[in-house]
Amino acid sequence: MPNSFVYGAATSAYQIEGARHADGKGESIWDRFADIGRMPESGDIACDHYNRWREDIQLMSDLGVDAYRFSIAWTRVLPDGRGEVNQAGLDFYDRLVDGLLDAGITPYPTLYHWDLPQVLEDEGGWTNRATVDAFVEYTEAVARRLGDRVTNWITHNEPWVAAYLGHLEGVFAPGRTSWPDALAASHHILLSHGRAVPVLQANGAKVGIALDCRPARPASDDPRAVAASRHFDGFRNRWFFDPVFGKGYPDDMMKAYRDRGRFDDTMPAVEGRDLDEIAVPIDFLGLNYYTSLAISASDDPEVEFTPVQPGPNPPTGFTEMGWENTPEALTDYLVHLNEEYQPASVFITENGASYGDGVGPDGRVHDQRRIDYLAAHIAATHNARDRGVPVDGYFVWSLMDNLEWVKGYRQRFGLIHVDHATGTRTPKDSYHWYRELLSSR
Ligand code: IFM
Repeated sequence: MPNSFVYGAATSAYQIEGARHADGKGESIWDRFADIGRMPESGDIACDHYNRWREDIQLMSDLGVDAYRFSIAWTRVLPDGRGEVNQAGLDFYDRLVDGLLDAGITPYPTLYHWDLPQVLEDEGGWTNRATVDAFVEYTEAVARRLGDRVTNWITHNEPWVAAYLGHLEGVFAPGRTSWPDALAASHHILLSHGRAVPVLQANGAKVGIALDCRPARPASDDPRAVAASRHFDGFRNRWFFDPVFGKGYPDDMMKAYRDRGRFDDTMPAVEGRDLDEIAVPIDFLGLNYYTSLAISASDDPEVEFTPVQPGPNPPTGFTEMGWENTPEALTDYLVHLNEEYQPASVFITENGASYGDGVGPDGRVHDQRRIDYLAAHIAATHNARDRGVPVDGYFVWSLMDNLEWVKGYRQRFGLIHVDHATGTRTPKDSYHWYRELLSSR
């Protein structure tokens, strides 16, 4: 195992921080989503990391991670989305970064992990091109304060989720349900990435974007399944990877969306040099990988594909999110990405498994299934490296159990168990296993 390979753990602001109103924080679309009853539980307290961050850094230090990926809440920095900077909100990240550096842990902050200021949503959110300018303003404010110490940045986390779950399916904040909104949001998110990269690189930092993926395979040899799988790949993966790596939006998807009337008068939102800006060279690609999917055709002419899903009680080999364990598909996908896009460097910015094992009578959390999952995916990552893919790091999702968005606190991804009633942290067996792995290097 090469020493230069970075091992870390990841979290995000809304999922762990709590402290909803502390130090002048503004309202985000997730605060609002919880308030209007769209979530089983809110992130108002979450893991109370805002107050317990010293303890959490100590746990990371004991774990021996090289790096920590967290996200910054836009609403702490600019409570009104733009305009006056809230220095008290930035103070929190300032302390966190210093604490990490003191502990020898490299910070990998993400600027946007889905928590748009509600005031910007009220003006159209990501469907409004002006939000791109607001994001650049936010990036500049953060870079001014932390850019002297942070050397690795991630602009966005999982634009597909923000654009499609938030604007097409409406199951995530802000809860919109429109194709034109989803397509406009995806474009503006990517454009904001493209414009933020040079701002961060100006300080000499390395910058990437964390794209999620669902590698797809046809469920059968049926040509309809093969076509459906290709379409799913375009919808879920290529729509983001292609423009980031300078290929523009995929022609087959543009045609399919046009043919189906998914652009209204305002779409496509692409203007002038947008595609060049989105394709700005990045220093690394972040890849979030959890599972892959078998895809079959649909009998409904309005639906282009049907993911083959397990039943309500997934069998062994699936996590409690209902996601199949397919580590070999991670290797294959990394090899595919390398051939297709030649990224300078790749980090697995998220990978992990939800299993609900709790604290037993012996005071420990025996989460062997998570250990098996992580071991298989770390091996799959190194297999890709052996096949020439420049993978330079791996972050476990997640450092600790946290708010799994609309699934609430019941889905547990952490290396550290969190009792959400008391905030008590208990390192799981997987934490001890990961520590052994890191110390054996
Ligand atoms: O918890 C999420 C995270 O916020 C983004 N990536 C997937 C994780 C598990 O669903």
